[in-house]
Amino acid sequence: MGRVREYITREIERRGSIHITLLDPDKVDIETFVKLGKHAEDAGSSAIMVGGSLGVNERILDEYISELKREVSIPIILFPGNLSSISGKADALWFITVLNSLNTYYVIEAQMQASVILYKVYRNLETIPLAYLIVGDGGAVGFVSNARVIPFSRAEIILAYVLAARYLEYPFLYLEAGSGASSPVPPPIVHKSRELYNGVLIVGGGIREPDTAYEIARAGADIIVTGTVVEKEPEKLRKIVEAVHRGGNEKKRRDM
Ligand code: 1GP
Repeated sequence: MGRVREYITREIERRGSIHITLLDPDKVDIETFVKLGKHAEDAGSSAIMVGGSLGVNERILDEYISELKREVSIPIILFPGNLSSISGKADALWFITVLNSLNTYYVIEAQMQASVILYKVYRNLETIPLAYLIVGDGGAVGFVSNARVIPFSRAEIILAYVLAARYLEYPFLYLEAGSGASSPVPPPIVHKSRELYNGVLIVGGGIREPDTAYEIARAGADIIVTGTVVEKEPEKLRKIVEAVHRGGNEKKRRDM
């Protein structure tokens, strides 16, 4: 197991649930990016994910991440939208397969192409396998990755995919409602997913309020990702992180 994965696992054991901040270099200039990254670390985020669906390439990532690394000590994990979203400056890379994409490119072909680059150029970049399921609103990522986005009203289909991730033994599963989604993944769906899947469960998309973060963590999410809130209402972040830890604590007590 790589260093970042080990750290994440330890943090989840310690806290029950942890928070990760997502920063999109396409949405902010480099100064703001670094400022928000520092703010995320101060607010208690356990790591920073960097990526977005559009407008990011290796040069931009190298530049943004190098600057950020000077200022923060929590791990920086790439959240790639495509093949040009790899940077050797990061600590790790989510190696993503989009479970419900209709286009095999997002299921395995991009990964096949990326693998050769990782092997040849970025041998030291830690990769963390991640099954990614786009649900609810789906956001830009739903369009870009050509996913057959599953509405929350079809919980049984969502849970069938969760079971598939269980039997495929993916160590990490991300329930993604899409950045800026109007409604986040409902806690009952998180709760059921938790019952069916034993790996690390990540939930993100549309989480803007501490109460929502608390409910989702309590329902069983190991990692909660927020992106938009740090850009739009940075003052809320600390409360959200605290809520994740509070919810995680309850989840931990219940599981004991
Ligand atoms: C998107 O789940 C993340 O990949 C974060 O979404 O921007 O809505 O917090 P938000």
